[in-house]
Amino acid sequence: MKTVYACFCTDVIHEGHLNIVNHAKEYGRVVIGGLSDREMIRCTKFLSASEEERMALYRSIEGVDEVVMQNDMLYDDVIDSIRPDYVVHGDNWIEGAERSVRDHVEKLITPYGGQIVDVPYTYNDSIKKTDQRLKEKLSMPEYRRKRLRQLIEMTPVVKIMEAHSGLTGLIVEKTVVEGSDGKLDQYDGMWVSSLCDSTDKGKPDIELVDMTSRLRTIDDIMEVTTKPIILDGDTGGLTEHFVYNVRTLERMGVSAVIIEDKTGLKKNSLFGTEVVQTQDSIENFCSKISEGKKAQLSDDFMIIARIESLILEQGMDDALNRAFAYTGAGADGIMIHSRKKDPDEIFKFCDKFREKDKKTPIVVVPTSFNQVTEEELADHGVNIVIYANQLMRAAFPVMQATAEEILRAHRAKEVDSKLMPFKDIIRLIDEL
Ligand code: SPV
Ligand code: MG
Repeated sequence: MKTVYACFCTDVIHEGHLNIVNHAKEYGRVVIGGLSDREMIRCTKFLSASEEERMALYRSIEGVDEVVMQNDMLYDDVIDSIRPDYVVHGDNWIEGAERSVRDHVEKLITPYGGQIVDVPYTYNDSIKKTDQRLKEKLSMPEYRRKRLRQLIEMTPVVKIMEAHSGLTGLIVEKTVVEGSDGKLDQYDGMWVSSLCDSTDKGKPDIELVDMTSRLRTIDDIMEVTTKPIILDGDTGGLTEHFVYNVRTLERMGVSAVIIEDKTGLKKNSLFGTEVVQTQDSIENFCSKISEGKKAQLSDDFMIIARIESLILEQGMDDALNRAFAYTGAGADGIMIHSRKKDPDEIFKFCDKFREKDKKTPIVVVPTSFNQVTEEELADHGVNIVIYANQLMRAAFPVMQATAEEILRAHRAKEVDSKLMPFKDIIRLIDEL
């Protein structure tokens, strides 16, 4: 009897999957591989069921003879152990980002005579509805909120990109690329930056854009995305206000707020000591953290303490003292910031912090030390990497140059070839 293999990366079974199983049955004994959580997160959307629940679901499908775990998106492990005669997949992987996976599978199975069977991809109204329902579920506050903690547990490093509008949120939600290792990759979530949210409104980053407006931005992003959100909460404001905001953010489904240990008029950290900025006392800031933690209702929400000691040139010892004080006060994570051109002081901080604390998540924002890779940061114990302002900085110069060119030419023809065709931008937007 021949062995037929198909990989499933879903937690809902619809007609399309049943069609794959039915095709597979015609070729022999059907083995279904469930992609591990870790790999699922890299290549598709997050899941609303656990690995065990998914495996049980696949086992219950009529016509499935065996279910195994697939730990590698590129199929190396399963092909090695099962050596299937056929690998069955929807023909949607012939084009687009998944093509690289198909090519890799072909390379693995051809030498021993294995074959790929591309089954016509099923997409109809009922499947569209199922997809939509899953998306709705993932975007609900109770599912979205806890996802950041789940990601920290499941992935070597959580990759967060800034979003300051529904449109930039969609870009973070939908961008998938084929990485250098041939595997698909995507962002894990979004950072709602005070700098970008303020800049988008043409205002300085000095806590002038108030919480009501920041919540509006979050809501715009939430309406069209499912990925978790980390809010840049600036200083957190007055403790009496912060406790209310913690409740509001939790209720909305925000996963974490990062507050920085500054007081008085906050200026953007990238100014460093070029402008007057005052660091809060350890006592005050610890009290803000612990009051925030007391106000919190769910277990999922995270209050992350951001240390500005390196930005304000207060030294490594001060940064470390604060880190341990803040975790002692209940902070669920530490963000350490630097405006140096190289990552040395960040590495040093992380190594020293990890000597004593192996578990508390560390967050970094490599804006000025941008040569550092996610892997290098993870090697020093970093859990979350935030790309804090790149989408805003990418858009601004292009918009300005376009405005100048039209003004010079007194018409829009000259710029048109550089612009995204309107039909493409419309395609980015889902219709209900
Ligand atoms: C932001 O994105 O607003 C931040 C990070 O706070 S930074 O601009 O580097 O201070
Ligand atoms: Mg900020």
